[in-house]
Amino acid sequence: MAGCARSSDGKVRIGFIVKQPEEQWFQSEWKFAGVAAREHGFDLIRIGAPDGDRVLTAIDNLAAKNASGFVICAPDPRLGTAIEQRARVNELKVMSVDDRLIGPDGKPIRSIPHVGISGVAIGKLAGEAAAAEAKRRGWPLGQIGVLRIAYDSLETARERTFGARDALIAAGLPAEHIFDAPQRTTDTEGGFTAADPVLTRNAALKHWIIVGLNDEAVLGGVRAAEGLGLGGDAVIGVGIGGSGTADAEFAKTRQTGFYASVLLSARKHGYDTATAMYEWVTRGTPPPPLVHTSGTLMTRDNFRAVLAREAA
Ligand code: FCA
Repeated sequence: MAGCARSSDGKVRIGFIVKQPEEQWFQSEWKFAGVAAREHGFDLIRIGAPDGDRVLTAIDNLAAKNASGFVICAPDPRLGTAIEQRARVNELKVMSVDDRLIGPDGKPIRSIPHVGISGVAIGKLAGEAAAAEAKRRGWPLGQIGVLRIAYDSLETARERTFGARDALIAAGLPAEHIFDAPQRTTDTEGGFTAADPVLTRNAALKHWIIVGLNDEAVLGGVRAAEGLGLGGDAVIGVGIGGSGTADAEFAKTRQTGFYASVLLSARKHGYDTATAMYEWVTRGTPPPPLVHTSGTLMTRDNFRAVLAREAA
């Protein structure tokens, strides 16, 4: 078994395929997967695959390079069946990270081990933080708009943003002031384009809470609000992620509408998944079927300390 898992130079090769290689989060995942590769002495093959064709080509290329398995965050969870089949044909082991793959019935493919975030709990944390800050600022509850930047085709995105929505309603925000802004892409531009018309249509509301699936979506909303004259004192944006995008915003001299972010563990999603795949291909020990990771709230006031603790 161990013999088949190695390439001609004797080194194990493991792929790490991500849907959006330019996003900070995925750069961080790759970085930590690279740490695992150095520690355990395997080759890590990083591949960016923003669409289905590129995912399938990437899997074939991994097989051609004698890889033994791969970790994937796919651009569309509905590619699940195709990914599983292509991995099987090529005798590659597969596990998913961040976005859980779904089968033809719309349900998660349980045979593919997965590491994801606790979406509902993390969304709830974001919603509670926003509500607490609105209270601290003395905003009248009835005059606050909530912008839910939505990417509802992705389960983890639904969990996160509905978790935030429920926490805001529980804190007393009127449900009729929660506005959905569906985004086409999960980057800052996608968030901006989604937010702009919704904010414009509801110009009567002068206080806004902005939530979304990641920092980029929320930052897009914050930038759209700025364009309409709603600055740091009128907006409370709470993102999710915390790697790079959020700290750049917190480091600015003046507070912007990007108030907080829930820091996720890129180490657990990168290092732990790559290590689990390595142990699976070398020892035959499969990863646990499902792992959920937690998050830590950070703001402009404490982000340096929180990040230092995470890096330690
Ligand atoms: C999804 C999002 C990413 C990141 C990751 C943990 O894949 O698109 O931005 O939040 O989950």
